[in-house]
Amino acid sequence: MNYSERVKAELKDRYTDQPEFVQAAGEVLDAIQPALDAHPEFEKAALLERLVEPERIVMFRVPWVDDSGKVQVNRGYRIEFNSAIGPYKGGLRLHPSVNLSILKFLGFEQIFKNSLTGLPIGGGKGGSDFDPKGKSDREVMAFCQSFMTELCRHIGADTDVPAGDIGTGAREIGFLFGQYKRIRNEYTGVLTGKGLTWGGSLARTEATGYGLVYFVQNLLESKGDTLSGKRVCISGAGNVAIYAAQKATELGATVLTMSDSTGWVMDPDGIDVDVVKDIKEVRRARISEYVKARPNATYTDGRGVWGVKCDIALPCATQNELDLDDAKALVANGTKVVAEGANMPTTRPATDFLLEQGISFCPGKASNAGGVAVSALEMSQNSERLSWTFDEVDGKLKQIMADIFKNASDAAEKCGKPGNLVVGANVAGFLKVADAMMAQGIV
Ligand code: NDP
Ligand code: 2IT
Repeated sequence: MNYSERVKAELKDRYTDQPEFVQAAGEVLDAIQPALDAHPEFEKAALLERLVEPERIVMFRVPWVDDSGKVQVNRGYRIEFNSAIGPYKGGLRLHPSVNLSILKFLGFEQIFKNSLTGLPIGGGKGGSDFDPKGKSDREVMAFCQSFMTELCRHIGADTDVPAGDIGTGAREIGFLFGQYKRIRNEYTGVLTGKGLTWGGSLARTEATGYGLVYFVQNLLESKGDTLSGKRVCISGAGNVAIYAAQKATELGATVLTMSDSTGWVMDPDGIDVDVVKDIKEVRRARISEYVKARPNATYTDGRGVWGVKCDIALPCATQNELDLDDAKALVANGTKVVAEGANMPTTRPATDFLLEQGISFCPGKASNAGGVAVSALEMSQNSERLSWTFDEVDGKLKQIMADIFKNASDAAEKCGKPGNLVVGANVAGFLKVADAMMAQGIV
């Protein structure tokens, strides 16, 4: 058994109750063996054994009062996974499925993603099993204030900087920031994704979806191709999905599908992003409403997006939403590119199948890194107490995505796996963190 296989087996034994974490860590460990072969000193320093254990996990209760006067209790978490190259950085997920396994998988992924951005940010993630869906604004505020009352002891602009993720958008970041400022009496960049009048960065809202499409653009350009005229299937209808659809459409592609947890829509004329924005960002309603505004479109309950014929598939909803059967359907329909907007949306058997079939597969830690990259640019702007223009931030985002594509492609080539962006992204992200950890001693 080589080094990565041994650490993977130990993790599998130790964390039998954390399948998503074991899956995410297993994928990284499998991919980085070429880098480990080149650096025998890593094993002597137990680098991987340290890398797979979070530096710190904070778990706490979150009591709040609902609109009927009943006391509710949720579980809150912050995983401070790795600070070798910068303060912990990563989103807060608010979804009933949240547990330690899911947040550890997300925190672990974040280490390598943040490293790939080239910016000085470590890896972290947090959240709660609170479900914002169907709650009043007052209930969401009560939850956020209670959550931040504990979280504020553990975070800070130079320590740990949370942001949005599933269920955490501009409204939630506002309530969280207000409570942090009230308790700590300091106005700092402790959260990113803030509103534009109170320290937010232009283009942060758009950054993950735009960055995903810029990444695909770089990939297509490397093959002498463009997005113009391409058919694109997108899953999800949240922050990442909406701005991926907007940018893909702007660059001449036709976006055929979007979805939420209840169903999916197919619009043969191309998704009208303004209609989706009104449903999701303004009315917080279901995607089924889409067909009322677009009579040529169809709505179907349940899953089904990956059965629609397309050139490019962009899974932008949640983990493990694209399985082996979906991957087979995509390949049978002639799909050439699968680029992850969500974190680990593709199951491991589906990923392996797509790579075997020669599909250009873009792992989320590379292709969805635009969001956290612009978060780091928000931190820079907060530190210098200045705001950059939209074009300045968007220009930097474009360059960062181009650099990530190039670094991942070059690393894949160096490992003897040209075109394999899973190997390339993991190796490139890992080596920078490993170098910093080696320099900083046994900590
Ligand atoms: P949002 O909450 O804005 O949107 C999430 C979308 O995915 C919604 O359409 C939601 O449907 C759907 N969804 C969520 N959970 C499930 C589920 N269990 N089953 C089916 N559908 C589901 O989140 P984001 O767009 O911000 O995040 C989407 C993905 O992108 C996540 O994996 C996140 O970690 C990742 N990501 C986000 C970044 C960001 O900057 N926001 C950056 C990088 C990655 P419904 O409303 O019905 O629940
Ligand atoms: O998964 C992610 O990269 C995010 N949810 C964004 C994190 C951030 O700090 O902006």
